[in-house]
Amino acid sequence: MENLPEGSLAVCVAGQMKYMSGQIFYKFRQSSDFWYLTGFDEPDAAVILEKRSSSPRGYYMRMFSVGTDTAKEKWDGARTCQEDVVQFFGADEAEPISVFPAVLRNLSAAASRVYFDLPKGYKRTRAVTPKSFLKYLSPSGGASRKEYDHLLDSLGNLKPEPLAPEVARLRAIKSKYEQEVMRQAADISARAHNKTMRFTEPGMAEHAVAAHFEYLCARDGAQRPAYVPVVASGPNGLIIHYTSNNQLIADDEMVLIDAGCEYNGYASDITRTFPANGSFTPEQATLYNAVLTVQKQLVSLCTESSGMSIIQIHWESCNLLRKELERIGFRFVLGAGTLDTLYPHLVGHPVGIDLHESSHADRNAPIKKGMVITIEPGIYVPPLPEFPKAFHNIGIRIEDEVLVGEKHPVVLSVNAPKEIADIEGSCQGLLGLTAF
Ligand SMILES: [Mn+2]
Repeated sequence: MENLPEGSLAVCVAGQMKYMSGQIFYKFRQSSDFWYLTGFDEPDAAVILEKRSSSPRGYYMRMFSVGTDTAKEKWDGARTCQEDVVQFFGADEAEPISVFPAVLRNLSAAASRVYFDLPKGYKRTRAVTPKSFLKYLSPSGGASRKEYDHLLDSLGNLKPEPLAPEVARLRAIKSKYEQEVMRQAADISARAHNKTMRFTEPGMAEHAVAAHFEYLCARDGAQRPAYVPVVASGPNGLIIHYTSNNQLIADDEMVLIDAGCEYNGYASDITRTFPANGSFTPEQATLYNAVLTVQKQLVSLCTESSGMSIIQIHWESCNLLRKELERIGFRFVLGAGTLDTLYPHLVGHPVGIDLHESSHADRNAPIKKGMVITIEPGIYVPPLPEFPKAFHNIGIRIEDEVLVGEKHPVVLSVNAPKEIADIEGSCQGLLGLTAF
């Protein structure tokens, strides 16, 4: 609110229930910006922040929610009463969601600006359309356009300005409390990676391995996976977003697992690649070490004092990978194998409440202390004659979450093994590691 002009309103609405089919709903997940601004985990809620320098905090915070309703609670469970919204969520005032449009109308009449995000691709429509049908055509997949039309009507002559870029600037730098939660999320996922290495055996189905990972995270308190896990054995590892997870794992293959949980509103994002039978072949070890060497060098660049942007770190990842690959027998002569074929994605992205907190982030801006970014170089060798045959059909990615420091990076996913000896140790159950 300090950054917004006097007389500004910031308006943010909660996420909505989403439906799988008919009345069968998905588990509710709060919308990311609303979660960041309020920490309130119920649907059908809204917040209005009013810049008012006469208020003790410099702004006035009104929250709107369903509140308690004995009949409704019998079906949906307890809801936070308005007094508790004030006591626990820091609102100056809490009111029922039913008065939200009227309050917004009153405040808008006196406001100079309003910051509010409409669903992507939203256009005001006054046509009377069947609500249920429109719902499925709406790009947001949830709110019908009519509801947002009502909201826009409440703003009177004020044209909403986007709130998301303002919030994104704040979300980019993680507070000490956020860093703690992100470390907890990463710890749960790292532990699950470690134990899943022990669990995996040749002959198992990829989906069984995925289920085991998700089970471990859920058991440790994670509310949901942060994304659909990738459990890719052998050549499937060459497919970046392989999520079918429906093949059997063969004895001599590598298994690439890109998976992470969401814990208390924060995502984690870790990739590990390990041998299905617990021991690297010499070829697998050679390629793995090439990627690992680069990955560790890149992690060391994740400091504010390096002055580097994500894009610059990416170019560095290309240089380092090319050098490492040439050392182990790849040739990058003009027109033959290009690095783009072997490494088709970016080195990393910011992570936080959203898995990819990149939509408003400038990837060309220098990274700053308190940011959390992933470092995830990978090499995926298709069976083409220009690449050494020994490495054909091997896909390796090593991904850590790194908290950018002033002079030192902190690897949040440090508990997921990545050295060859540690991975083999986990796979083989050394030091008493169990699969459960
Ligand atoms: Mn990632």
